[in-house]
Amino acid sequence: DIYNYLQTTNKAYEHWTEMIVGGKTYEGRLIQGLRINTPGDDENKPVIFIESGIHAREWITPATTTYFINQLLTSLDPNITALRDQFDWRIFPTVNPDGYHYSINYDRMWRKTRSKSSSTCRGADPNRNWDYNWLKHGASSNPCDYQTYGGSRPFSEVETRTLSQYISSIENLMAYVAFHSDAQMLLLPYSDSTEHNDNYDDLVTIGKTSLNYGYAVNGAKYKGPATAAEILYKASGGSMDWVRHTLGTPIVYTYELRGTYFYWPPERISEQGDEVTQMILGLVQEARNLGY
Ligand code: 0X9
Ligand code: ZN
Repeated sequence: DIYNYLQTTNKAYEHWTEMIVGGKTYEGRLIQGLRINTPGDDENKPVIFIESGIHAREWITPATTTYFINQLLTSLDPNITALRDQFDWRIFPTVNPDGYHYSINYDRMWRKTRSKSSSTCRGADPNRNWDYNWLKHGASSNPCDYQTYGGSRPFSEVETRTLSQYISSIENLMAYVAFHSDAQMLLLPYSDSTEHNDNYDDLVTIGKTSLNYGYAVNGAKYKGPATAAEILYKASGGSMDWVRHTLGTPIVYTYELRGTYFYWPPERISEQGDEVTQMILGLVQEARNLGY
């Protein structure tokens, strides 16, 4: 359904959009996304990358991301049309489609990929498998761990390996945003250390504005912005830390969206979606203010 939506949308807006492939999966699916890059004077716009659905059971994240795509393409609000036109968007609603399919059809709480991790167990946590400080904190080396098995080696999972290659190939990557649920927090790098990176103060300022914009929609309070190590737990091998450390991307965040045990009522997807749309708007406006 998600990929059908992307393809239908791409056909309807093909003067603005392009189907993109961020990588492939263990079961042979493609990691499909949509690029939104409206024609204009600026040939070389800064890129904003949106990663969502890396954890299979966090269903609100692909729902929110597809909602956000729809907002970017259909909203007549001048703030949103400007948001659309100023950037080259690379948006991936579900970067772990094997896991998502398994969670939908067989095991609601499935989180990992679906690779064969031992003779009896399946999957690695795709947010513990990236090649930076791999397995250092908050990850399991047991292939049967249901939650946080880091994989047999960094980038053992074809999803993280191929996606990392795609991300590396992007020139002019200004911001990388990952969506998770449901801790209701805004996290910034690094996830496995309480040390503050060199533009920490800017990331806090930008993050606060982002949360204020979101708060104005429904009055939902998110914790943060802060490092995961400070307000959640230490965890190494996540995409956010790898992007920040390896590529030096200036603006990197993980949004933990809302929900309870990964449940969020379908009739409230638009509420979460409007909140996130405003959060991204706030992020971009404050980043621009600060000269990014
Ligand atoms: O543990 C995670 O990967 C994320 N929390 S979740 O409950 N959605 O699983 C937090 C991600 C923070 N960033 C990294 N640990 N890299
Ligand atoms: Zn998650």
